[in-house]
Amino acid sequence: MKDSDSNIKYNNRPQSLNGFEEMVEFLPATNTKKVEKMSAKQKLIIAGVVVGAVLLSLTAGLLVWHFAYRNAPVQKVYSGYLTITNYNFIEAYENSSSPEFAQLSSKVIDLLQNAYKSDPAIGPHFIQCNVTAFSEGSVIAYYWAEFSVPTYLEATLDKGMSELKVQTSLLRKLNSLSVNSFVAYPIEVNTARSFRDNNCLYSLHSSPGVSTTFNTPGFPNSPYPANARCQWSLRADAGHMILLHFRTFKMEPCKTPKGDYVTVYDSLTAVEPRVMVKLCGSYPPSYNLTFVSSQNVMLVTLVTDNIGKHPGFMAEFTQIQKTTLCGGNLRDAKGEFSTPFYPAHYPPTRECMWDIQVPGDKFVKLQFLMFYLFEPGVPTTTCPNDYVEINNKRYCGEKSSFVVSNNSSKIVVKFRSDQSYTDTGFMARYVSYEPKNPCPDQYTCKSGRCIDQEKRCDGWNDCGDSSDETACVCSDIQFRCKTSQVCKPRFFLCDGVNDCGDGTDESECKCPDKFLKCRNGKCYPEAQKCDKTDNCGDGTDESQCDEVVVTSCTEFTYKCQSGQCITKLNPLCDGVNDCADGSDENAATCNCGKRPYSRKTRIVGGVNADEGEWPWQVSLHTAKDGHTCGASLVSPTILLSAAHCFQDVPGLRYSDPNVWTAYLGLHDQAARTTSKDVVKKKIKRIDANRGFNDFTYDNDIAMLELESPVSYTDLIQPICIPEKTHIFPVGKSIWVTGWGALAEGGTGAQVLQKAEIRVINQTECNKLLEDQLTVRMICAGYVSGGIDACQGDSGGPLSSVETNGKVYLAGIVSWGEGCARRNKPGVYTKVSAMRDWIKEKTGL
Ligand code: 4AZ
Repeated sequence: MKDSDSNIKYNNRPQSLNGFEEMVEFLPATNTKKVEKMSAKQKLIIAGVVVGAVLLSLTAGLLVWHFAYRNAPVQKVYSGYLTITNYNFIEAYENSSSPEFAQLSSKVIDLLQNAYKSDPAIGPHFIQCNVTAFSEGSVIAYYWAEFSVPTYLEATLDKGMSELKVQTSLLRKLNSLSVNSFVAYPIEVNTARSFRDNNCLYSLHSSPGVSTTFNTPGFPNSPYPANARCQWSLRADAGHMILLHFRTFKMEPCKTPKGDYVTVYDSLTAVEPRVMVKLCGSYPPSYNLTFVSSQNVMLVTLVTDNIGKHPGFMAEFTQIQKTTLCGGNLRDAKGEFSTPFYPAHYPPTRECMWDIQVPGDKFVKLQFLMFYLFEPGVPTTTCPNDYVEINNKRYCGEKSSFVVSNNSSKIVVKFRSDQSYTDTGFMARYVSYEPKNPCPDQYTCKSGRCIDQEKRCDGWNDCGDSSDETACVCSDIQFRCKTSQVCKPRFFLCDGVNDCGDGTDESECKCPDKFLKCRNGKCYPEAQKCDKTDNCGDGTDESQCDEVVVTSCTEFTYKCQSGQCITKLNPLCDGVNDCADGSDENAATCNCGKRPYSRKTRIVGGVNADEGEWPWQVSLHTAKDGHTCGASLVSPTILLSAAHCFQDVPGLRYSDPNVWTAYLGLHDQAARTTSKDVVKKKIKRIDANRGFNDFTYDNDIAMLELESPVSYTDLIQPICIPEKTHIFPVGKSIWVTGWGALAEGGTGAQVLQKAEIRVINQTECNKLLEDQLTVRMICAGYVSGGIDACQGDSGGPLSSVETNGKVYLAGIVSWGEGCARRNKPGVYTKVSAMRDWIKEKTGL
């Protein structure tokens, strides 16, 4: 037993495992051969198990993927239309419950089913289809078709549907319908579902000579619903087209990619290639939101997201006689022509040609005054869709006024619109001219445009092609750009804007490497930026830091209500709580500078402001002179204006509040008494700054108190008053508005005007204006030439849109040497410099 005992001294395993001894026996390390042999076997088995497991999970994965994803059925809905050429449209087809409708639609369904079933890429997935409407042309049938397709075959189905027309020649014969086109596009399933639910579906037919109105659900008393899918099918009598006009359009501000959208189709079915326009945001009533169809149908859809909080739209449509006539032979010495229905959007699928020939041996040139042929995402170099073609050159996109000529008495203008996306179009003028003297008493630009002689070499691109600014000798108030050799006004130097294009005007003003520039012109080492020490002496180096630092109060720091001062630049109402007490974001103070109507950049009609674009603009009238000065609304009862408007003159006591009437929410002076949007208020108190100097125009500010508070509306809103330390940097683009004179010594404007100008370097401006500026004045000039603030604009706002989207009152129109004179920028009361006075007089 002892021996046997000794035998088992290497084997301490349970007996039951003896059968596996070979495999598991502990061996002396020196027996390497045996180790290798055993390990190979072991590895093989482990590998086998692993591979098996992997294969198993792979198969399982594949099956899961196949059944759960790849093979998972997707519901697909296509919306489409087809043209039936051997039927004529009859009125009964308009009524979906008429026997004629039922008869023809069953033929169409039959044809579609046959077409789908005979195509192996489509047939197996087909579920159902239905006809929704018919329209003229000969007969257009609109339908939808539903499919259920495994994910991996979705693309094949899309392809099959888009190529369907190729395989249907046989079916056309079987079925008594002659069909010449199949068009079908996938649509969002949710949209399809609710369109089929008949939930928010409307069919409207216009009555001759009457306009039919429709609106979003709840308008104007409640906001349109969230997650809405609504559609309005609009029809006109045979032989007519539809003219659709949105009278009110107030939707959610545009968001991409989703958000609330209204789409107008030149069709009765919602397919992308027939989209005329996609609309979102708000449009002021003055904006011409008018569209014309190519046939007697139109479709308007509303798709909203999960937050529906806006009023919606109110639209009207009328029918107009169908005409495809446009263009013609123009034989006068001068005239005007435009795209069909201008300024409404031109209709889709149009071709027009104007053959122009001027009499005698004169030449002809064209001036496009308005040009809007814009389509999102379409290159304006090749203009493949909608275009104007002259002398084999295509024009499209959005262009400011331009001239085309070809040194001849004849010119041919072609216009073409395709079947989707239309725009406002163009308005052009043609004139004849003496070949030898194209611009009598004027300068002839390379393009053929005529400009006043004094505009030559003045640093402004008046020709549009810069031909008036080449080969010039720069005057002493100008400098020369290096690359273009163009002379520009010296006040463009060092204003932070690259006016030359090659940086010439900004290169001399930079600080040396590793140094930054303070607003006061000094240079400071980069390392000192945001080091919590005011190295510049004007706070610049501490004003744009991530960390807002509480610091000792200086004239460059912002003072919170608590008395603490912070370093941040322009912290008031910027949407960030910078003061510990939150006073920089006080809700009452920050309820200003908002424009309920999102700004639309294009305005048909020159520099007219858009309605609601400047809702703080006020027109001050006297009984004797009518509109006399502008003002800005800053609270429900307070206006700010210029002191010089309220100085007594012999015969009129302008300082007497009873002399004045304020018009708020005004756009067009002619509609002053008729517009329901305009609020008329008497003035209770006028407080002109005592420091106003009627010789220097220093301290040119006044506050006016309204007899009673005005209610804010979409067209009446207060502008934000900037803090004492608010900086409007040199070169910044700002806006001046008013009903003042359109030219020096000229008459006032009827419609509110706007002009984009730039803040000008105080030192350079002072040089141009012979040292007449004080620290309470700010200089701003018009960059593209022409209009400036003028008589009658006085007291009105200089509005600055800040990065937080709010608008601040940077200045008050005060004075200038004449109006629109070159190198004589306008001067404005610097509102930030009058902050303490405003607080003292108004409590704001
Ligand atoms: C004025 O007479 C006036 N160009 C206002 C502004 C300017 C000129 C004149 C600035 O009220």
